Amino acid sequence: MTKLKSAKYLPLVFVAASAFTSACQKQTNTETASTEVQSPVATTPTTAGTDSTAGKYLSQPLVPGMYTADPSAHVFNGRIYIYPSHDIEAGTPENDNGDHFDMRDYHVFSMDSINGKVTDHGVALDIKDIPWAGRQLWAPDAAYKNGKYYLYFPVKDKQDVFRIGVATSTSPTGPFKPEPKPIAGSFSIDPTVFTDTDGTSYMYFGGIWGGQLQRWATGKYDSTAAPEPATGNALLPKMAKMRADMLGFEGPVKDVRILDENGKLIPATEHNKRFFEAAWIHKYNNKYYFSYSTGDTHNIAYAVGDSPAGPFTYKGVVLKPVEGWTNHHSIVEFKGKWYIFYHDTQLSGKTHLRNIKVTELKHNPDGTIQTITAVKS
Ligand code: FUB
Repeated sequence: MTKLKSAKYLPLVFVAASAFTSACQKQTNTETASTEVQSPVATTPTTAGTDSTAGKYLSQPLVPGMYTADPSAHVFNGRIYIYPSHDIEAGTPENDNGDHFDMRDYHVFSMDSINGKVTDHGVALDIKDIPWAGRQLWAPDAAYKNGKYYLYFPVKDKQDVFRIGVATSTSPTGPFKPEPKPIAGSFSIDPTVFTDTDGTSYMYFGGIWGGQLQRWATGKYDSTAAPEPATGNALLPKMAKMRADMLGFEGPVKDVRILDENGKLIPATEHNKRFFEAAWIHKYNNKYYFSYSTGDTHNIAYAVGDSPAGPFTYKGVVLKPVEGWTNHHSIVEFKGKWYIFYHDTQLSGKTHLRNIKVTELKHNPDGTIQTITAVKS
């Protein structure tokens, strides 16, 4: 893809310079307005697509009738549930802060197999029902514990500061009821919640530039902070242990350290390796895999550690740049195979109108991940 062909929510300086761990419990079926949305998805390269360019892509859109992005996939009760952003053409002009990503609700989708039909379970949460929300519902995640499903979401508050909220439901498809306030101590974007095999849950979060992580570098909000450091170490994603009730943090927010092969923190100048946004974590062969988007270099990279708290050592690229500016994913095991859910802009050709996809992900015998190229250049 062409680098920086579209300014997402990057500051002018950059434009000028470079132009859900599943728990299996009976699912309560309270969803309404479910709709079957599609025919099977191709998970291997094929020319037998729906149009003449389909062969260019490794996979086809899972939801052709709606724009969806940032897919967080989980297996609950033997079924795949996808919690994506719901992209819309809101008419909000594109600017350096990503105001054009002006999403207003979430739908939940599900499928009983990777190649099966996708069901749209309708609106699971609407921004108008979140008392503290201002605008821009960005990438969510979901978790299950205590007989309840939890939807975690970033949204700007009425002061235009990104915070992370939580909403609950007895069904994986919602509707989700939001808590009256954002999670205390939360900030920035892209929450993901990982529950380890011992039952402890952790939230990982953060995103630089339009995601505002840099504004919290001193511990206090500073709207004048540069989008990221030009020298020194790259900004680090954040993590916190979740309380038993899953509605807040237990203990402090900590840095997630991503190290190079020499045990040093990744420098701010290494844009092809440094954390930008879209944190995800999965556990494979007793190792913890922290994966994330490198933002302006458009990769999904990964780093491996021995503890959910890190440190994580950079290992390489999971998913090469896709069509569109953003790259955002989730990694989930289903029936003995691993899959990556991701998005691109195949259906619209527009940065802010994306469509979710899935393809298989393979771990090598040495624990590394086989790099995926999802689009032919
Ligand atoms: O969908 C809005 C934002 O774009 C997400 O929060 C980021 O991860 C990027 O995909």
